[in-house]
Amino acid sequence: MKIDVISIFPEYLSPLNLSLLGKAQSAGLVDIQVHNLRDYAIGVHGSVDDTPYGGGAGMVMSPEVWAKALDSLMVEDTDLIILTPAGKQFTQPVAQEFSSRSHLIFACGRYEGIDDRIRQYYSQPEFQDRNIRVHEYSIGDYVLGGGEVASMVMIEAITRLIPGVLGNPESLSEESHNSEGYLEYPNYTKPAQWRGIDVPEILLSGNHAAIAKWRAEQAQLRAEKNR
Ligand code: JF5
Repeated sequence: MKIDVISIFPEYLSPLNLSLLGKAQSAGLVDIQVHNLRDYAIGVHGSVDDTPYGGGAGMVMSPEVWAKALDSLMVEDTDLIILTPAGKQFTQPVAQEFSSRSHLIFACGRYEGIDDRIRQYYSQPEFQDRNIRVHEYSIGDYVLGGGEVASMVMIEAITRLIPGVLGNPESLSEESHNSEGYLEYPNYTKPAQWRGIDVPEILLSGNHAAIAKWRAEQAQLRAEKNR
């Protein structure tokens, strides 16, 4: 999978080279390229934003600057993902879907966001015919300073589902087997008693069927309490 991320703060995305994703990149499973939107700026002042038509607070990111960046990266079979609090909710099934795609571009907006004509332009039939799909996603109902952290959340959730990226694929099949797909039961490790709190006895029983049943119940209780 090829992933391009476009941002005015490319250094903000350096954690993508660490840990699981760093190894996945070294192994050739994922290729992540971060691009500085400033490199595509227009005019002597290198600005990437301007005042909003219709008035109001803040600045809007220029469609001309964004298109210069996107035109250079867009190929056949690309999913363009625009991060915005107004987007569709990013969930585990969405991560599952994107994990089998060949090319993702993450557009990280700042200020009041990207001129909406970017979404409109790359959604047109001639792009659809080239299997270019445009999406707007939100990682949750809060406002961030920019799309950078939201894009890292999506990239981590998506890439760990690519075969070979996770060290232990058993945890993946377990994730997709329990009822909610990914809501977990409570976990315990040694010692069996800690600060006066015991590990539930069933987990020490060796009765695997009973343990599976107990865990399913606990996951259900947790979901009812928290969701
Ligand atoms: C952003 C305008 C983009 O704040 C977010 C966000 C929240 N949930 N998901 C994404 O993105 C940054 C802010 C304002 C455009």
